[in-house]
Amino acid sequence: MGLKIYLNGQIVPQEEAKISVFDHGLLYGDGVFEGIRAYNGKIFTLQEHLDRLYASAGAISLTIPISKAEMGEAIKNTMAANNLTNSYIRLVVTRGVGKLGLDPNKCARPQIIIITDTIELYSKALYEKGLDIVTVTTIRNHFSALDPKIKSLNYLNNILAKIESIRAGAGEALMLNKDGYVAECAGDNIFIVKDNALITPPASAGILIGITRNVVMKLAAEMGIAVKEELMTRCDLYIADECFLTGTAAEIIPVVTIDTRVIGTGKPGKITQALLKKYRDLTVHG
Ligand code: PXG
Repeated sequence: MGLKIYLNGQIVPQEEAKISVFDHGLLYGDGVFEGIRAYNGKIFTLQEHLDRLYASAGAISLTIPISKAEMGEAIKNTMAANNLTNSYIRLVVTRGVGKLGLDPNKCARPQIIIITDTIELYSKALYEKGLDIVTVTTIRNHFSALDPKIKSLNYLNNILAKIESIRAGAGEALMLNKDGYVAECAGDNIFIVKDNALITPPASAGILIGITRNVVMKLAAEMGIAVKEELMTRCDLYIADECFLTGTAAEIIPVVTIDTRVIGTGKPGKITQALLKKYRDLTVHG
């Protein structure tokens, strides 16, 4: 059976959830999005995701025509229409239907799409074995060009990186910034463990400020683990004791090789595993 989709205030069957070919989201990648998880009927970090969505929209001068509270309600109604308690929620707000030509003022009104679906995760085996990742030649967008903080529909930077990592047979693409410092992966933030402390690149490295990243930093602090936001080179990663990635879909996934170099013991690290356990407790039990 097909999914029910929220489209501009109505919940319609998947086959009827259609967008115009003149929508600037399609023509120019002009829009913003979010990926959110619901566990056992509860939407995890909903407010944080709504705040980021509206901030991304604000950064591209796009006014979302409904309030955050209304958006929250719309998500819940869409989940209910699909009988979902565990779900991956994809929010999309496009500039709307316009004319050919860049001018966003020619677009009548933003289109709001909410897809609630189940999610295909990395396999359980990968969490036990750990991921192999590679540094790619595609550098992360410079913030003066398109700030990685903005979760925009313009994801080509990340897709080009992903293509390289897939061709290399790796599980994720490590992206550096224009100065050569570690930024993040194509669709995940990165952490290392060094001398029992967590280190992750700061916002100034040019990254999406991941919501999972923020949760992990808070959990670590509660566990008495020191957390530092520092610029890192590839070398810093190579000599790390542990490494893992964070993201709404991936949660916390261990990394065991980077550019074929073995990290730490070559197995998921102790602190990584402890954090993953805490994260799962939090998401599943609230
Ligand atoms: N960095 C980038 C570039 C991302 O796109 C993250 C980090 C992790 O952020 P969160 O807030 O999820 O902890 C992301 C996550 C999708 C999709 O299809 C979403 C992401 C990545 C890939 C696919 O919804 N965003």
